[in-house]
Amino acid sequence: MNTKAKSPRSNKIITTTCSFDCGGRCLLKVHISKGEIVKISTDQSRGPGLKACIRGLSQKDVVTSPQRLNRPLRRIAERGSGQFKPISWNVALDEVAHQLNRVKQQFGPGSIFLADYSGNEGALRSTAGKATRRFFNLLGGCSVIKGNTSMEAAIFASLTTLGTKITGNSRDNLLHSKLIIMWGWNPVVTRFGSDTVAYLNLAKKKGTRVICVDPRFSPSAKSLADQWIAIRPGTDVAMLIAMAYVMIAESIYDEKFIETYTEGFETFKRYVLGGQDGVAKTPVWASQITGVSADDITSLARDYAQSRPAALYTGWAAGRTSFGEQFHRAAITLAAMTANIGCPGGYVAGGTGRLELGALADPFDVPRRQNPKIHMSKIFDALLKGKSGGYPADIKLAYIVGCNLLNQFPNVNKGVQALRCPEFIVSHELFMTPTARFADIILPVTHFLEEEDIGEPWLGGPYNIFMNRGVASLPECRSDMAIFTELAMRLDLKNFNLKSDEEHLQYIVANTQGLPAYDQFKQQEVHRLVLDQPWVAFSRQIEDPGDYPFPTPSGKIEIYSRRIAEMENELIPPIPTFIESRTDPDNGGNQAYPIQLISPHARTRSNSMFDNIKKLKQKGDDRIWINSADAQQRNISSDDVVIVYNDRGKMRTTAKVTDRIMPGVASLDAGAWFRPDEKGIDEGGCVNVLTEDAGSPGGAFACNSCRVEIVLEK
Ligand SMILES: Nc1nc2c(c(=O)[nH]1)N[C@H]1C(S)=C(S)[C@@H](COP(=O)(O)OP(=O)(O)OC[C@H]3O[C@@H](n4cnc5c(=O)[nH]c(N)nc54)[C@H](O)[C@@H]3O)O[C@H]1N2
Ligand SMILES: Nc1nc2c(c(=O)[nH]1)N[C@H]1C(S)=C(S)[C@@H](COP(=O)(O)OP(=O)(O)OC[C@H]3O[C@@H](n4cnc5c(=O)[nH]c(N)nc54)[C@H](O)[C@@H]3O)O[C@H]1N2
Ligand SMILES: [Mo]
Repeated sequence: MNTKAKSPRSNKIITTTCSFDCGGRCLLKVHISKGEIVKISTDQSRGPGLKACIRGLSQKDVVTSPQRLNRPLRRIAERGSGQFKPISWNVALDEVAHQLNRVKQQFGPGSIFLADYSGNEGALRSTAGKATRRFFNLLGGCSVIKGNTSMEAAIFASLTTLGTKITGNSRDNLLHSKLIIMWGWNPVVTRFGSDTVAYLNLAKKKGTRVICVDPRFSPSAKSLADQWIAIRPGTDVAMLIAMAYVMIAESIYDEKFIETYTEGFETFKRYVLGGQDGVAKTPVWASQITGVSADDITSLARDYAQSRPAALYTGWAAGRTSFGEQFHRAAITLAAMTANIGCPGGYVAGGTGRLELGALADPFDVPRRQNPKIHMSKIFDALLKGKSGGYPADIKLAYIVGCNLLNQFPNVNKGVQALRCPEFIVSHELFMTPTARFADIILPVTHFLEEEDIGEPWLGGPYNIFMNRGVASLPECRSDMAIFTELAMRLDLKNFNLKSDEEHLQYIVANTQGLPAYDQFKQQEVHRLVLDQPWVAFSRQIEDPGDYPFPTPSGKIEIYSRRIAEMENELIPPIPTFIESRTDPDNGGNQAYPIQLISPHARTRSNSMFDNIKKLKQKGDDRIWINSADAQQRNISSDDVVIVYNDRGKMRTTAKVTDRIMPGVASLDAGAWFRPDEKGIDEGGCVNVLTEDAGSPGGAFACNSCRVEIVLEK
């Protein structure tokens, strides 16, 4: 532990990093005096570093919040009421163990549904996977969530087009780019690597041009971009394909690269030029779909093709749409046409962006099981309908670990009905979230500042941070690991956990390449992996294609994907294709609800976390952005109370009238907590009361394909 005294009021500083679900993994320096946190500071180095944001720096308010759950609780009134009474750990654990056993014996393991999600992402204590999955798989299995809410579309595109999920470059590559296109990417707010914005600022200083394609003039567009191109949500594929049209028509794409490294370009070219359906995918064609002028499309195509190396950086939000996988596939195709894959300063575009560097060893084995899977968009429907609705199981017990299921998954009002169905619900939580209110038993967990763990970078890096313990845990809170260990003893799962936490951490360190000895690592603020040169994904495949084929069936970048062709699903064509967003039949079609609603991630929350922390809530902005033309038609002014609604739900919130969002589109940050009034109208601003519980054909979480109407509150 680092014990250098710095602040006059503190006698010790320990270093750690946040472990919640955020694209940053920043350095936190926790100043401690007499066992209490005095303040939290961060990396003060100049230039790119691991500087924490307001959320990390506010963790004192989270760990010491009077709202922390500090006793096991049993529900004493109807589900959702929020009325509980404290019980002892022994009683709580006996009951949970009994219910797990009962449901397993009576209905089979598949009738237990595990909602383990992204509350904690520490190497040892991650709530999704590892200890949690080991426990349930030893128990005999359970139904699990299928899909990645963040980037399922990017995963699909990466696997089918490039053959791997690992597609990221180190951020210092940005210093080599002549042009950076930020496509639906807002790293100034939505953290995407701790050091990303610092590198973008440096690149700008060097004269790199930055263009931002986003329905909103986002904070990133505002602080970094030379040009903002406003685009209708869910239409990005049309623009990317029209850019391909310009490159083909003007012969400004790299034919040699296409010939050497890709498969199926001719089929794509035929589609683009109109040979397949008689429609040439010109900028004029795309302009009507996207709302972007044909001139802007043409000039961006020329610019991207001719300013090499150029980085087309895609976020994941445009993939969270009803045909999201096409977006990422089309972006990779353009990166190939411009030969920007595998070279410094370029970028593979539509991939996941994940790096393999800095990944930590797994602390223990998870025995394999063929667990039934329920798609993340369909959880509520599956709870309601079970096997009669075509789902793999009738769910009798829901076990929720690190997940604000009701709030963060689509169609909350259906969720309210769904969470009344299981016979028993358990939740491990820090706070009384909208989801926890539906549990029968709540088990209070420790905060990451109360535990030791190891942080790995989500994106960017590569580096690792040992998470030292800052403060003693609340007396009656336990880690998820400790809870499962206790339950395992009651359920006779003798091998579940044979090591102490420290032994697990030592095992991880000893089995991860590149980490120093355990004690040294613990002392260090950050362990950086030093790279001789920027890390560029696929550089080997580009330098030496003979010896290093892409891990696809053809060994090439599959613009025409054989794996997709084998799926024989007409809604997932084997070449990147623009498919018009489905009209949403459950929702009166598109005419009834003319406004497209997107839900970006919030500056002061991590998903839904910290909505209940006053200091952060006050610094956030949970108004709904509405374009001034749309607002005028509806007689709405800034700060008016408005009702936002569709056939799935209704919300009362406040308007922000602005030309920073394009006409026909509204934006409300995701993650505010659901708080229904007596009529069921949400007053908390939880956007998922409006989103549709339907994924894309490739399995994406399609929260950004959502239609609503907005009216002034009468
Ligand atoms: N501060 C903060 N940082 C976070 C998180 C957080 O909650 N808070 N969450 C983390 C997590 S879990 C994830 S998965 C990532 C999410 O990362 P992303 O999915 O990339 O982030 P979003 O904020 O949803 O959206 C990014 C931008 O895309 C735009 N956008 C939305 N729809 C479209 C579209 O159809 N087309 C185009 N072109 N643009 C569109 C939005 O206006 C926004 O400016 O962020 C991580 N980082
Ligand atoms: N409309 C819309 N919906 C979205 C999105 C969007 O962009 N728009 N984004 C989606 C994305 S990308 C994501 S990743 C999901 C996130 O969905 P969730 O993972 O459900 O969201 P979180 O708010 O991160 O919830 C994590 C919960 O874990 C708890 N927690 C924290 N630490 C611990 C711990 O150590 N143990 C336990 N047991 N619990 C802990 C927190 O208090 C919190 O309630 O939301 C998705 N939902
Ligand atoms: Mo996410």
